Amino acid sequence: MGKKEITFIMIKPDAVADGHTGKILQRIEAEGFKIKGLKMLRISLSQAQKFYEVHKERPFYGELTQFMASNISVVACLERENAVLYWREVIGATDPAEAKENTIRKLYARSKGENAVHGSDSAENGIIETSFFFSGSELV
Ligand code: 3AN
Repeated sequence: MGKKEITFIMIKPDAVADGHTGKILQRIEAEGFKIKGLKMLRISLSQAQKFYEVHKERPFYGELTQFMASNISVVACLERENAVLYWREVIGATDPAEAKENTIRKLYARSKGENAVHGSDSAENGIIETSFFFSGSELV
């Protein structure tokens, strides 16, 4: 049995615009995550650039940051045993064409760039990314 950890997730502008927010939140609860923080917002371009700074040199950085700032997103902090890896299993591969059946990206993503959801890639980044969007008093 793994230990409890937190991960940071986003429901990206494509999935919010396509009307999948409620289904994804329902899936989060069905998979046994506790929602510790939740908000809906339009991410600014400068926030998106800072959040995805590790990808600055990648060819898709401009496209990615503009997409993330293009419309409303939902951001959340989730807690569960092995939250980081478990969430990545639930969302599936970056490219929905490669994602397994019934994963969130297989079900709802438009493309590799507009891929419905984000998930932290490590427990350390789960904490860093959560604090990027939430203050302590916004987390239960
Ligand atoms: P993941 O979100 O599965 O951890 P990363 O960290 O490799 O994937 O990429 C971060 C984000 O950058 C992805 N969620 C996706 O939106 C975007 N992205 C990654 N690869 C591409 C690509 N080849 N073309 C367009 N966007 C991409």
